Amino acid sequence: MTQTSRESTTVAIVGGGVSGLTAATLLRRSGVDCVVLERQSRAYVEQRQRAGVVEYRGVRMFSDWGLDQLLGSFPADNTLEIRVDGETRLLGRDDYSRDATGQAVPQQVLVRNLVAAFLADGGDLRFEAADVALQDLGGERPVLTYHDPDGASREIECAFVAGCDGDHGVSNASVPDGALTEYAFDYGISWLTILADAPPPAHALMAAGRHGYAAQYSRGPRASRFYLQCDPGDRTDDWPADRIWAQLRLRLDRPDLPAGTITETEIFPLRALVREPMSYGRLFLLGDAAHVISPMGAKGMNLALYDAEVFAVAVRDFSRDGDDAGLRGYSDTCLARTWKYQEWSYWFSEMLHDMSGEGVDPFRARMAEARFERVLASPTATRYWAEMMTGLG
Ligand code: FAS
Repeated sequence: MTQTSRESTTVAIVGGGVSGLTAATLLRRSGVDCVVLERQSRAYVEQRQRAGVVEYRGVRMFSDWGLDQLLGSFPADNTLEIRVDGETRLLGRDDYSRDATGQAVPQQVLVRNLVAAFLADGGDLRFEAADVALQDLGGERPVLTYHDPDGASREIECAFVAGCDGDHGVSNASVPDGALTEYAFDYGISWLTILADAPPPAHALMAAGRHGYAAQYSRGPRASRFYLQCDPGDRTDDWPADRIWAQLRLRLDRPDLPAGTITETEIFPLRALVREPMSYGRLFLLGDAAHVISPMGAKGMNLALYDAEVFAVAVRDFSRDGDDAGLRGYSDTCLARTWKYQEWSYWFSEMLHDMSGEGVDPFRARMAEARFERVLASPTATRYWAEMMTGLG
């Protein structure tokens, strides 16, 4: 019977998405050994399209670590155009936003750059790692087992495990029942998301109004991601291409919007979830493994980046100086920002969806319009909006 070889490292990272790769890159820059186990192939991970905006706080983080080049030269712009029944209103033009611009970086491009930089730096990133399992998370030296692409059994013991494998990954599922509390919320709204070869808008574009919510974002120089509010029971078959383009032109008030090739459609319910605490023993949950947030406000990827930095700094300080304050405070630190972003995302979603579509309670619709006017007119409300969009709030 073949003896399974056991390796040892400081941090074993489960998941080679944006949180896992960022944590690994920052740990490596801090001289901390780590191994990343990713279930999918490199090709798959590098083409998976998701988010598209790195907020100013994230841009500054990469710059502070001397990693600006990973963000490429994508446009930096905080302007958000919101069309309400065709009337254009602009946000992000205030002084605070203007001095703290985020960058429109497609997530798959950031992941591609992180993979290349980590490997070029001698990082240990293992794709097609199957059947990852976690043991002894409550002990001093947790052990991960998995099968490598040749089917051989492998074991890694470590000081810390970073669970960066998403909402449905093995990490949060490995925590004993009762040790985590899940806070979940269903917005009762569904979105159809469309990726298409359509020229991006001048600025991030959202539309509210009687025809329903819609949005268009850049996903590179020749591609856009669109969102269309749809009925919760809808299936993608209910949305043939001509209906999609007709609704986008109507809701975005863009009768000239050219119909490009649609490369991806998916319908998903707007939902939110937070797991507390974000750690168990020597396991630390990062990104979607700990929290899911609606794409409204573009905070999913940005929360993952934030968790990655807090975790990497905590492990660095412990490895270098024996200082465990960061590790003990990891969960509280990340949960504070997570709940702030959840509240923001809810506040923003409620405002624009209550101004959209037929069936909204008229009283709620009037309140939403009043909130929108306040965000545009009140310097204090504009500042709150800007603080949250930039990530400096
Ligand atoms: P990820 O899901 O990115 O990465 C987890 C990694 O773990 C994956 O590579 C997976 O293959 C791997 N993995 C899973 N199980 C494993 C196992 N058992 N063993 C080893 N590896 C395993 N956010 C926004 O802000 N704006 C958007 O427009 C937006 N659009 C989105 C569109 C879609 C379709 C989706 C699904 C999400 C979108 N998000 C958006 C949210 C998204 O950006 C997430 O917040 C972000 O990917 C979270 O990053 P990670 O936590 O690293 O998880």
